Amino acid sequence: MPSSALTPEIKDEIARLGSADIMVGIPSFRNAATIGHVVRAAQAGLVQYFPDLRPVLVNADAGSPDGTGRIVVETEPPGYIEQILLVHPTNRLDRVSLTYPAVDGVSGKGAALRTLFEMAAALQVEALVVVDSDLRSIVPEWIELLAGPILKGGYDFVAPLYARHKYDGTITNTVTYPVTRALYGHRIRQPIGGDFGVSGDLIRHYLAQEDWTPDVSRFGIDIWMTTTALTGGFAVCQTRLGAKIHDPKDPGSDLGPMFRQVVGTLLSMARDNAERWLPITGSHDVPAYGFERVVDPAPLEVNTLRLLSQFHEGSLTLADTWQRIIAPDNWEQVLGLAAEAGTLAEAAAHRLGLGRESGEGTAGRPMPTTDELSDAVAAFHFPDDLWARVVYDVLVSASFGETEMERLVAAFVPIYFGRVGSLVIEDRHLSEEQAEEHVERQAREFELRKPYLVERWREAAAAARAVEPQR
Ligand SMILES: Nc1nc2c(ncn2[C@@H]2O[C@H](COP(=O)(O)OP(=O)(O)OP(=O)(O)O)[C@@H](O)[C@H]2O)c(=O)[nH]1
Ligand SMILES: [Mg+2]
Repeated sequence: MPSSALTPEIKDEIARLGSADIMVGIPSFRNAATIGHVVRAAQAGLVQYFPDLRPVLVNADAGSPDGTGRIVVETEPPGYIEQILLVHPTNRLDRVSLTYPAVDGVSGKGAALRTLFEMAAALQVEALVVVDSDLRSIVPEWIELLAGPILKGGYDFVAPLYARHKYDGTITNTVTYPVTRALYGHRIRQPIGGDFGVSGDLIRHYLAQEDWTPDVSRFGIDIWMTTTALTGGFAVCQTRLGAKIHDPKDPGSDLGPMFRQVVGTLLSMARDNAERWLPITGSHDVPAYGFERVVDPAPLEVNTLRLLSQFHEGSLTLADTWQRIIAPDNWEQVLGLAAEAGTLAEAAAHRLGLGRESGEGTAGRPMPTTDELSDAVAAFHFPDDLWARVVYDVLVSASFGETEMERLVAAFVPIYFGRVGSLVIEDRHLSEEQAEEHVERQAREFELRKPYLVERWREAAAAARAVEPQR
């Protein structure tokens, strides 16, 4: 990990705090509207479930101009916790908000977490709980659910399990879950959930790593934490948190940069850890902690027409790049699908009276719903097995190809949009449970196709070795 660049302010804070047993860390960037709730829930959780431990709550903020940090420190009236819980806390809770430094000039969620890791290590905490600052559904019990497996069960890494709407978590469903499972053999359903529990040992391991990249300083951090725990052989489990309700995002408009950072990190870690994943076949369950819950996650609208259009538009400028990163057969099939996506989306937009961008409803009419849009392009289907092979092609190209990582993941985004569009269309009449079965089916497809990956990987590695000595 890049050498410590803790600011004097943070060093002073560490000296003042001295040490702690349990820490809740909250990264934030302009979350004034939601962070107060997260802080209150975390504080109540610390008091209710860990009354004998010395707690600290740290917010690592990006210097948000909206007063996020002030809300963390001032969020509740004195005596609030005693009143709602009818307990008197034994240990004083220190609540701190600080501005974290950039890592090698890069600021982002990962840079915020790096400061949290360094503070947790310096304070010698036994457990660090990290939660997002835009959560609406967090309750005090989450602190127990995330720290309990570490403090009581001897686990080092606790990944979240949520009930998410079938259209939510698309990067997770299409890439990080199936790839993490097929490569490393652990069925961690939410490898980039954002809410984690980490042991003191694992924090020290994180700080000793040398593979920190600019993407890890941004949204690559979540997959980096999960993968590093797995490759380091740490004891991992999951915990049942119920629903994840947070500031929602439409996969077609908000998730491009996040996809590039997450997938870029996943691919470079796959490159660096090949010796670990090459021999692994199949996968196994990862224990889940906490009582199961029955929840109906809030529905999410997705513009499937725009996803298909973006897939098609990508093919117009990126066909050559795709050819360099995808095996010939698969490439041809992808191009065929992109053309079909374009035709279907255009005809549907025309029928529904939408503009070329398929963005806003036109002529004063409201935007059609996800189902109406999906019905209009119902013929579109991006098969599971093709998706698995394309992801594996990209993985091999990321390790041995000529296309640099940034260009490669950027070129991959429109194909991902095509795949997400297809899933939303195919799943539109499915219950949450049936959609979950589809995600499982796709993950099994990735496992089934792993020999394809291993074979292509070994060929590419041999070819690379053959040219190497002549350089
Ligand atoms: N410190 C810091 N925190 C950030 C930054 N960007 C995002 N975060 C925090 O990281 C957490 C997750 O960010 P979100 O934008 O909600 O992303 P997400 O929920 O993982 O994404 P989806 O599940 O795909 O919606 C939130 O607590 C954000 O406040 C940043 O630049 N700096
Ligand atoms: Mg969020």
